[in-house]
Amino acid sequence: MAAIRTTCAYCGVGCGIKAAVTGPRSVAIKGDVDHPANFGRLCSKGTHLGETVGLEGRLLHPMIGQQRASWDDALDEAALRLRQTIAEHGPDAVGFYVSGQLLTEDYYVVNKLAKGFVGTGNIDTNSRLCMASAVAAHIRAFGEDVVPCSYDDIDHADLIVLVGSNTAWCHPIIWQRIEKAREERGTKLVVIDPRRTETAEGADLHIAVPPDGDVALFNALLAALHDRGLVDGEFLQSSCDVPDGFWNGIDAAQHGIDAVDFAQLVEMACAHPRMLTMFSQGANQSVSGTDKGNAIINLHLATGRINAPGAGPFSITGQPNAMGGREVGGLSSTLACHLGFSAEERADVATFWNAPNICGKPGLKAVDLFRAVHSGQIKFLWVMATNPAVSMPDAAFVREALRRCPTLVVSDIIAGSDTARMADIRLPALGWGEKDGTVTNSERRISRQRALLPAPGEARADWQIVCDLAARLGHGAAFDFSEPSQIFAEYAAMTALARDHGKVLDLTGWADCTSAQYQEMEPFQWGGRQPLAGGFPHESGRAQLVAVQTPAALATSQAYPLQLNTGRYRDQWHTMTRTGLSPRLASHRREPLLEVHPADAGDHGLGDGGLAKVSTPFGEAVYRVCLSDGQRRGDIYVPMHWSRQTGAHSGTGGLVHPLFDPISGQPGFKNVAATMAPVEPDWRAFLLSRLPLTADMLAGTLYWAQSAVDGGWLTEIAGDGAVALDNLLPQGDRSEVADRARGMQRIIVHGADGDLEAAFFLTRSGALPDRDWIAQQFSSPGAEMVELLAARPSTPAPDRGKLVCVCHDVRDQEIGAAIEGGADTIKGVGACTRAGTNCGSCRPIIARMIEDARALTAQAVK
Ligand SMILES: Nc1nc2c(c(=O)[nH]1)N[C@H]1C(S)=C(S)[C@@H](COP(=O)(O)OP(=O)(O)OC[C@H]3O[C@@H](n4cnc5c(=O)[nH]c(N)nc54)[C@H](O)[C@@H]3O)O[C@H]1N2
Ligand SMILES: Nc1nc2c(c(=O)[nH]1)N[C@H]1C(S)=C(S)[C@@H](COP(=O)(O)OP(=O)(O)OC[C@H]3O[C@@H](n4cnc5c(=O)[nH]c(N)nc54)[C@H](O)[C@@H]3O)O[C@H]1N2
Ligand code: SF4
Ligand SMILES: [Mo]
Repeated sequence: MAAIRTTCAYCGVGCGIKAAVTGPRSVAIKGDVDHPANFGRLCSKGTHLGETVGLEGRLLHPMIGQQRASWDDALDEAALRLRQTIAEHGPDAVGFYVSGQLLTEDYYVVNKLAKGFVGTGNIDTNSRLCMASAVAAHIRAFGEDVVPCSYDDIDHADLIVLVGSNTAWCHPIIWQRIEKAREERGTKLVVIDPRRTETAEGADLHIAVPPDGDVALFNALLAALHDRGLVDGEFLQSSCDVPDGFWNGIDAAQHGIDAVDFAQLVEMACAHPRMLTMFSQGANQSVSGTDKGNAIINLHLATGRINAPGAGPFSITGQPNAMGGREVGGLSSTLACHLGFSAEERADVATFWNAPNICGKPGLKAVDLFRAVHSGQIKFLWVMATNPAVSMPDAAFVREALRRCPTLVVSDIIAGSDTARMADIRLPALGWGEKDGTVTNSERRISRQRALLPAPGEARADWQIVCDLAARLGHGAAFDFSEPSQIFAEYAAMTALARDHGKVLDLTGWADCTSAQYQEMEPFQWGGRQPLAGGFPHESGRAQLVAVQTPAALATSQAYPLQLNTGRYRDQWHTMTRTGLSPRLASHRREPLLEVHPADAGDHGLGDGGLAKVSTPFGEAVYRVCLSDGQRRGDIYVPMHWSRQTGAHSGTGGLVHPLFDPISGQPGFKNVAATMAPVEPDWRAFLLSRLPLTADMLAGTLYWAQSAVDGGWLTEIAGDGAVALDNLLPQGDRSEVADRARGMQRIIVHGADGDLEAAFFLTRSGALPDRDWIAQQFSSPGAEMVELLAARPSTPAPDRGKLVCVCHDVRDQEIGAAIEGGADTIKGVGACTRAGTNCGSCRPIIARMIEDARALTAQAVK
């Protein structure tokens, strides 16, 4: 089977994939050695994409309410309601909330529809939660949202500084490139993150910055470089504007971190002019996110560490097409193609589109957009490829807004996401592997995503759905596209406007592309390696240093004394609608953990492995406690991934305040005043079931978290009082053992065909058995009833320990044995066990295991 070249569905690294179709709904995935983003490498999520292309949970037909509808009926209904809303309340009563997981072509048409034809600026995107601060910082500094660096710079830098980026987990292929540079060139690595993440573990310097201490830190670093004469006066003179009083406003003493760490940072920065600062959500997702971006950029401009190989401020993007969305103008704060809302820009865009209703002003940004839905100002909302009921801050408020909205249209690939469940009209979209178009990665490289599989059910491409709706509004001529290449060509032609307004974004070379040329498109980078080397897009042609001040400290209180930080796990993607289907990916972390410093845990009465409730003024959620000395005192960390579909009481979005950066509108997801308390349930249990449980079945429990295993699902549950067994267990023959005195109960359910349907283990006081063996019984049946009830085989196999390397399924016992056998480097362990030889995300843990073993030996020798 010939392989098709495409691009990964997940992060903004934008790795090339070679995929071969191996069955009706199965594909074999390999890295594309010719793709300049990854040269053949893939991380665990990319590697396991094949496990997520099945049809489980898919939305396959349009739905009006709970009724299946034809496309004509669903689109007619949506168009009718849209027209009525505009007629009665005007275009600003309409809102669109879209996503960096759309393709550029989808994004382009929906932006065109909203801003040119409906006539509202109220189209915002989940990139507001993700990249908006970096966008605003670029615009302030450079005059345009341009990332001035390329992945190549990683290979040329002498010092890489990661700010608020857990690169080893979230951008693993960038991480591999960093590791390689360290190995081959001795590149130094500094990680600035309040937590000691796996990214920080092996760094030359980890700075456990206080939450939101980055502006102070970068100002102080710049002041220190200034004091040492490292400011590039010539570059400032020729190319930058510096605000009056700028140098007086920064102070090398006000860094807010450990003095020894700061001195070391200054030394490293002085010694290595080829310095690359890569930043992501620890910088962007903050009430001072734009200032953080500018503090970083200021340092690079003032020292002339930009526009040269290995030097620059490099914002790394989150979603596969966050960048494409920014280019076409999908944020409410841009009009289209990097253009703003001046009379001239609006006129140019209106003429280009032949648009009857060009919008007059920027629209509402995400948090305000949902406030307007809540207050009734927006009456028609179309959500595409995002799950705001989970991922927005103050998610309970957002859910209420969605519930109140007179018309909620949701285009998704999944039928039952938290958001889709609330929709009046659900439209089935094509997903990764089915859709066809382009994405742009962190280094401005445009690559094709190509279809591998036929459309399932009645699903249609997002761009197609938008065009079908636009036609029903009477705009057929402007949306008369029959394939994505035509949309791309129109968008490329439109970038002539950006070029004529002095912008760097210029794809006009593709304006006349044919369908065939589009099919054959090779990955290419707009702007080139150093897009700002020829001058800055500000009208003056100069860059701007921006005076940035340390933000006010987060208002904690006696009731909410802790600082809650939220983020990602290595093997899950956002709200888990796709990665949640993969048993392999689930095995890294099966439950949402509350990471907490042991001393704070002690103060709050929490024990390792127990449960705890985190509360903020906005909501509560329950997590499994995990003690970690990588946490700062007073800071706690939880993952964002679990939703009502995977763990009813662990919705992190519901905890987050809706405070945002005043310039970018990006919410401060990473620093929220919170408190925590132990949860002590009467009973704890786990259930293995062939079919997933729903939130309704688990109503009344205190905690649950569900994850995929081969052939079924594992649900951890805890509760008080009686156990509603009839809700939890499927029909079938039950075999049960119980020991009331010890509060133990075990039930095995077999179906009529004799197949194992479920296994339930409960305890009121003791321990629960190990899950690994029993979880394998769906995929390798044949065990005896006594074994099932014991949750272990009668002749136990040796314990392989905890999973470390998901790619090659290598456990810690095997790695321990290799180390004992003499493998004393990551490479050595890889050679013995294969661990860490694919995506590399587990290499920090392997390094720690080697280190620990070394320390033990040293102790023994003493
Ligand atoms: N596995 C996985 N990979 C992903 C994703 C995913 O869901 N799963 N999502 C993708 C997307 S859309 C995005 S946006 C990226 C996000 O990628 P990252 O930004 O790397 O991920 P996060 O875990 O959100 O946050 C990064 C780090 O910021 C730190 N941080 C918190 N507060 C501060 C602060 O005040 N200062 C500093 N300096 N650091 C702070 C956190 O402790 C955390 O370790 O990942 C992309 N890749
Ligand atoms: N607490 C907390 N919250 C956060 C963050 C955090 O760090 N902490 N990070 C924020 C960030 S950076 C981001 S990017 C957001 C992400 O948050 P979301 O965008 O809400 O998360 P996803 O789970 O990726 O949702 C994507 C949805 O699109 C669907 N989908 C996938 N492919 C397609 C397609 O091709 N077409 C259509 N129509 N639908 C599709 C999926 O099934 C899923 O329902 O979360 C933000 N929220
Ligand atoms: S780093 Fe991983 S998730 Fe990101 S694009 Fe590459 S393979 Fe996909
Ligand atoms: Mo993101």
